[in-house]
Amino acid sequence: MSFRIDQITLRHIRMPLVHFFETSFGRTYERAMILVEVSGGGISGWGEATCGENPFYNEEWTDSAWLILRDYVAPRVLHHEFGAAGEVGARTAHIRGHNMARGGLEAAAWDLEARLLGKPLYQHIGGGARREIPCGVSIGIQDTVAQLLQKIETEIKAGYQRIKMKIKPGWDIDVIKEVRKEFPSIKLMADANSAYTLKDIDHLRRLDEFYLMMIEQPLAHDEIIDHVPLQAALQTPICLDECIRSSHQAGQAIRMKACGIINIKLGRVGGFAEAVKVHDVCQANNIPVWCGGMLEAGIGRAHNIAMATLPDFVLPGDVSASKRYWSRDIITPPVEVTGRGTIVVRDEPGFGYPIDMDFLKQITVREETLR
Ligand code: OSB
Ligand code: MG
Repeated sequence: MSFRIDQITLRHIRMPLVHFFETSFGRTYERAMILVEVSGGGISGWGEATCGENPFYNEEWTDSAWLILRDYVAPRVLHHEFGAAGEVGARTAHIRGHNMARGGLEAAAWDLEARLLGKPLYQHIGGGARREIPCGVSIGIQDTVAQLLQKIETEIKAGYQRIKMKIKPGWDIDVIKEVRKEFPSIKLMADANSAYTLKDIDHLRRLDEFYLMMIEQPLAHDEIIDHVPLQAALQTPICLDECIRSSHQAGQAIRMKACGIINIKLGRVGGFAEAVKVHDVCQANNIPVWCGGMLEAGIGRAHNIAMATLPDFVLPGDVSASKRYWSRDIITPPVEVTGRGTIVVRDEPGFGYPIDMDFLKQITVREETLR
C-alpha cells in the first residue's frame, strides 16, 4: 500500500534494568534507547533502534542512532512516496553501517503500513507460521557460579525452553562444567560475543564435551572466514550473530560452512525487509534460525515476536518476558511468557501491544519532531 511519512518523532528514553546484564564486552545497568514514531495519514507506526549505550556490540550506540536518524535517515524518507514499506530500507541503504538506526525507522514504517491496512504486523511481514513463539533466556556473566546456577533454576522452573549463558576467557569451561553437573539434560548454549580468536581453537574444542546446542559468535564481530576452520574442528554447531549484517553475508557464511545456525536480529540487519531475506536464505539452505535480542523495551520486543512467526524460526530465541528486564515496560500488557515457555502472538493491528504513553513521557529525556 502506498503511503507517505509526513512526521517523525524521535524519543530518547532511559530504563533501568531489573538486574545488570554482563557480556564479554561489558556490563549494563541501565538502557538508553531511541524510539521512532512515524506518522502518515493520521496514523503512527513505531520502531526501536536496538543499539547499545556504547559502541561495544557493534559500531552503533544510542547517541549515534539519534544523529543518524535525525540527520541522514529522516531527510531521505520524509514526504517520499513509498509504494510499500519494503522500499524504505533501500532509501537509506547508501548509509554505511548503522543498521540499527536505519532498522528502527524501517520497522516503524512496516508497523505504520500494517496499521493503515488494519492488519497485525506479523501477517504483514509474511509470518504466522506459529501461534506461539518458543522462548529461551540469555543469562549474563554473574559474580559467582552459585548465582548463575540459581538463575538457571529460576528460568527452567518458569518454563523457558533453553538457557543461553554468556562466556568469555576465564568464565567458560569450568563454569559450563558446573552448569552441566547441576543440569545435565537442559537445552544449553553459550554466547562468546566475539571474545576468542583462532588461537583458542584447542580451548574451544573442549566445549564439545558439554553437548551444547551451539556456540554463538566465538570469533571477532566482523569475522566470517575464521569461523570456517573453527567449525570444521568442532562438533558443536557455530551460530553466527554479530558478523551477519545482510542476507548476502548470510549466504556467504552458509556456503563456506562457517556456521550451522544463524541468529537473526532485526536491527542488526537493518529492518524487516532484510531480516526476511536472511530468513529465506537460511531456510533454502536448511539452516535453522532463531530471534536474537538486544535487551529491547516493549516495542522492539513486540517486533521480535512478529519476526519469530516466520517459518524458519524453529529454535527457541532470546525474546522473553518484559518482567525479566523491566519493573514497568512501555507497553500494556507487557510481554508475558506461558508456563510452556512460549509467547502467544497477539492479533491487534500493527505490533499488537498498546503503548503506555503516560509512562513513556515520564522516561523520555529528549524528544524531537521532524517535519
Ligand atoms: O549477543 O545476543 C547477544 C544483549 C546485548 C547485546 C548482545 C546480546 C545480548 C543478549 C541478550 O544476549 C538478549 C536479550 O535478552 O535481549
Ligand atoms: Mg549474541
